[in-house]
Amino acid sequence: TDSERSFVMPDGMSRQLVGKIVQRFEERGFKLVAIKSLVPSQDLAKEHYEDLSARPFYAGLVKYITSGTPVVAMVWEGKDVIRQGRRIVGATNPQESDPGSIRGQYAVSVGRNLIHASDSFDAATKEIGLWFTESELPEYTLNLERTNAT
Ligand code: DAT
Ligand code: MG
Repeated sequence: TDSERSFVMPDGMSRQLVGKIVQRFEERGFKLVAIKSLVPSQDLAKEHYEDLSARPFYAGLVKYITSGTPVVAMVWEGKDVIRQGRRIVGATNPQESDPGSIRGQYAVSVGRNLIHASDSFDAATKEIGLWFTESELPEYTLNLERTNAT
């Protein structure tokens, strides 16, 4: 199939929106492959946001996600999940995000836009490998995948 995986990370449990975020992806029909909460180390946060290391907000971003509030690391699987995940999450700046998106509904500030989602296949591959071990990433089939058309 053309199924793929994306790394999605609500950036803090302080907003108490984890359930609603999980629900959006579940209701769309995506499969939750893995989920865990953790306070990322400096090294993990820096590596995750490595592409942005030259940007002026990089240090603040790393400081924010390592500040002590756990993030929720998730891997979602399904058809076109990388691109669809970006649509569900919404534009980077919540002031430009569609009101139906997660950021458009729950965020107003770019520096506190709630959630990360992989922006490409290469990014997803890197990020999933960074945050999860192989044994945390099971292959399994949902009943709906056995019966639904692709
Ligand atoms: P996205 O998260 O939509 O992929 P990105 O990868 O360009 O956006 O940036 C990663 C995060 O960095 C983003 O979710 C929030 C923060 N960020 C981006 N642009 C910013 C800015 N201009 N000021 C402050 N934080 C910013
Ligand atoms: Mg990004």
